[in-house]
Amino acid sequence: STDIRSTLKAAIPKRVEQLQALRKSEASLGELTVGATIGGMRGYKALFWQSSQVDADLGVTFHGKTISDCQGFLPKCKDELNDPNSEFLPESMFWFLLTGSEPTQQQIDTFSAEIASKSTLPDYLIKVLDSLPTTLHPMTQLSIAISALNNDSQFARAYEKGIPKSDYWEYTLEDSINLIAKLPGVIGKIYSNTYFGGKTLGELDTKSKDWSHNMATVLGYTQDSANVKNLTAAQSQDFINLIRLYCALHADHEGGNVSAHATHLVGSALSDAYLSYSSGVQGLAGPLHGLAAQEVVRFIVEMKKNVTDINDKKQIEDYLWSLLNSKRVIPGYGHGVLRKPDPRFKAMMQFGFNRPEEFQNDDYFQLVNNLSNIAPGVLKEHGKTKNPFPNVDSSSGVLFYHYGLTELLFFTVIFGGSRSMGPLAQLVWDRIYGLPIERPKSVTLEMLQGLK
Ligand code: NMX
Ligand code: MLT
Repeated sequence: STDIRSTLKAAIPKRVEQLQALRKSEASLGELTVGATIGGMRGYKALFWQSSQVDADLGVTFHGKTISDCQGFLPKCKDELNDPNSEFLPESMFWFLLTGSEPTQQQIDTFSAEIASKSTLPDYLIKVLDSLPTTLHPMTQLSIAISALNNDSQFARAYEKGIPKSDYWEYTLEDSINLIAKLPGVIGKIYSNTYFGGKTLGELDTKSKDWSHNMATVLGYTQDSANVKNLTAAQSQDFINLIRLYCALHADHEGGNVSAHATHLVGSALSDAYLSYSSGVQGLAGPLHGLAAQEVVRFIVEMKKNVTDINDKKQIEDYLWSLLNSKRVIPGYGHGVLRKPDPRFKAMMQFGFNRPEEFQNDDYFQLVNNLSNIAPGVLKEHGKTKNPFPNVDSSSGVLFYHYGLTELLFFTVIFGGSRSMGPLAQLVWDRIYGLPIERPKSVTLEMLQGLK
């Protein structure tokens, strides 16, 4: 069976030829307007992104495949093939995003094992993380850790020695795989330092466990009764599947979201994979982007304190209006591109609906569900938001919360683990295609005023 490198290599000639044929195309992608230029470039088709696409109504597709298609064909963990609750692996998603072809079970078994074998953190990184104040936001710690890993960048080292442009992608791929492999350990270390005084909560298995299994373990979701979360083995297993589903679905959302866009832009300066993705993480740490995951839970917990009955539509509406009237946003609602409920939101909620014994009495989960039927009406009446429906961040936090991951500031770190996959896959292709440095032209107020 071929590995990820040779599968990618085989896909290169055809795609390079196809892109080459377009390089001189003068076909128009639409007009640039003054309004959109000062309005966050909304609607500009100004980025080239290969592996995923977001349709306003249908949501994300990965190489043309919907979420449920991916749930059907992307490989799961080899030890759980007969378990209907076992979710497909984020490493399968990375393979698919990168190569555009469906991996076999055997290919993923080998790739997953390779990732596990590269998961151990270098000593210098542990020292860097141990030196940070525990009051530092976990997202800041994550971006520092990812930047620091550039100490090991094969691309940066080779570039300094001098390598032909045609070889850039191979080093970028190695850096990307190494970076993804280190993320469970980095995430676990940040969690233990910030909330458990540096105590090891679970050990990475560098031989046989998948990426999400390792992430759950270092967060304390071990399957023995001594786990710090006081969960049953079945609940810890649920959490592993939650991480698999969450991370696979958050891996990529076309190129224009802030984390993907920032990674791509910084990467265009030939910054290595570590520097490029750490800037993506900095963007993900903004409350209008990934930090909304933490904001949503804060908001749900607050709302629950303020309403006496979570099924009382009027009380929920009043609460939402009080928020909007105080000029705050409803976290987890709205989107720059989507104009319908986010299918990722639906898939994450389905995780809860599939486990009624866990979630039917979980008031936070039920409140998120009720809210998804009530908030769109309020936001429509409010009249500002172009998309009054729930986005992906609406659902994920309460699922984590249910399984005892209650440190709200930490939620976006898991998003940061996941989002590495799409933008890094794209970065490898940016190098394959030899895309140039990005340098759009800016305009001044006077120039805009002078336009007829
Ligand atoms: N609650 C209240 N007002 C909203 C909301 C909301 N959820 N969403 C948009 N608006 C307002 C927005 O602030 C803007 O107001 P103003 O004209 O006063 O500046 C107006 O509606 C128009 O905004 P849109 O064009 O609908 O949204 P835009 O594309 O600019 O922004 C978001 C998209 C996602 C940043 C925005 O909907 C938002 O702030 N949502 C809440 C935060 C959130 O859930 N972010 C997570 C996004 C997903 N992710 O993971 O990244
Ligand atoms: C994302 O997944 O990045 C968010 O939905 C934001 C976006 O796509 O703009």
